Amino acid sequence: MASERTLVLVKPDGVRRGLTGEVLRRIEAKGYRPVALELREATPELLAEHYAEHQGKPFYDPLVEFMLSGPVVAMVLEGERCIEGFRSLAGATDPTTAAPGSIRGDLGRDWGEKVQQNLVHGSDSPESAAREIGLWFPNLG
Ligand code: D4T
Repeated sequence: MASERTLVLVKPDGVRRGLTGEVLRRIEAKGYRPVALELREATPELLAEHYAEHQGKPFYDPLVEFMLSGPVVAMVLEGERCIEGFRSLAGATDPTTAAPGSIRGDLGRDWGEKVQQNLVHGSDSPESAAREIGLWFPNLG
């Protein structure tokens, strides 16, 4: 299996709670290597493309509002099977039921908001990874 790349976001809740270092610690302890990393503000245009598959769903507007509520840390990771591997590190979408040991399972919970504040995003397939890396890091070779 060749080395691959994935896009990871520490979402605004993770940055706000000071968990960027803890997320990075887990990524590096697992053995994935960041090849690009930036603290930045998302924009409505970028999020519309990033979350194109969710447009029209009931949680779409609160999701975009949440993702604009503060800076995110965007990064590209490299490693063997890191797309699947980071999804495993992150745990299930719902932080209340995400398995203990995962980022969401250990650090996330339900806050009674309209949208899951689940700390991190990771690309879910090679096609998504290529698309999302192109959106967030258009200059990455
Ligand atoms: P991301 O994309 O953020 O890594 O999360 P997942 O891959 O685990 O989940 P997703 O794409 O299905 O959802 C994107 C984003 O929307 C929020 N969400 C999702 C929500 O608030 N309610 C829902 O019912 C779903 C499906 C959480 C993550």
